[in-house]
Amino acid sequence: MHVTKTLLAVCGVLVSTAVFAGPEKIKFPSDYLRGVLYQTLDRPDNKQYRELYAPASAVEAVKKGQPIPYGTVLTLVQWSVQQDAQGNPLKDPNGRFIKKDILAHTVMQKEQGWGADYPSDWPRNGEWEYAVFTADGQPNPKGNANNKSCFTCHLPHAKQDFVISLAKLNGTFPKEGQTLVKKGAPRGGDVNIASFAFLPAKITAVAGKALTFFNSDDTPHQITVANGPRTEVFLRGQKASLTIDKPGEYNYICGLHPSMKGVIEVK
Ligand code: HEC
Ligand SMILES: [Cu+2]
Repeated sequence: MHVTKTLLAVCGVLVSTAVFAGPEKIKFPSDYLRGVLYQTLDRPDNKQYRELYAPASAVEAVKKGQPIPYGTVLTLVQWSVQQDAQGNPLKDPNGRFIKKDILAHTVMQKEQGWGADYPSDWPRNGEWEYAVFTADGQPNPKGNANNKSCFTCHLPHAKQDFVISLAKLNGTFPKEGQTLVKKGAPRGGDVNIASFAFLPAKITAVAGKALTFFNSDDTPHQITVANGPRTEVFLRGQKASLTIDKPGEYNYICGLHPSMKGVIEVK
């Protein structure tokens, strides 16, 4: 009797160690290049080029409106870009950044039951785990120690199974021609968002009157006012608006890309 109890206790410890939540659960997806490259993205805000890969099975499922299947691994490859002497990213004939070296692989994976053993105050993302790997596919301990930030930033996207680029994955992201967004054309908003910048960066608004933002970029954005309102995530060709009732100067950022900054002066 005594022996059995001890054995059970030992086994219990072993089992809980093996299933404990965390980035160690994700193995480097060394076959990600065999999947679908479903988005490439220039990031002027941090001078990166990004490639987003998904298995064909996941693309097929979301195109049919089905949930992202268990076993799906999404891989985001962060590249440095070629720059001129002033540090401005160089562009190819299509106006796109030119990738240089892989900086990191950030990966998210969904498996049945994953996430259940996080503590109750963890910003759990359904059954997803997150991990960071180096250029050559080794776990990045510093990135992984900070993996709570992955959960926190993806958490507001629960409606789309925490995948921020879902509209790209399922093919519903507005095409450039569909929204008639042309470079330099007048926009429908008070603030235009182009190349990850708010134009103008500082705007004056009237208290109690809506301010409109227009997204011209090939990626979603979201206005988040410090100690104030936050808009929905909106895609290219879409508008979002917010209203501030109290006069004052308000700083805001993009909730998806916090290095994007703007100011609203409410009079
Ligand atoms: C500041 C907010 C933020 C943080 C923190 C963050 N992400 Fe993301 N993530 C994004 C955005 C925005 C995208 C859409 C692509 C883009 O704009 O680069 C994205 C996309 C992804 C994708 C592609 C699938 C998708 O959801 O669109 C993966 C994989 C990913 N992130 C993994 C991670 C991992 C791993 C971490 C933690 C190390 C992390 N992310 C932390 C904002 C964030
Ligand atoms: Cu943004």
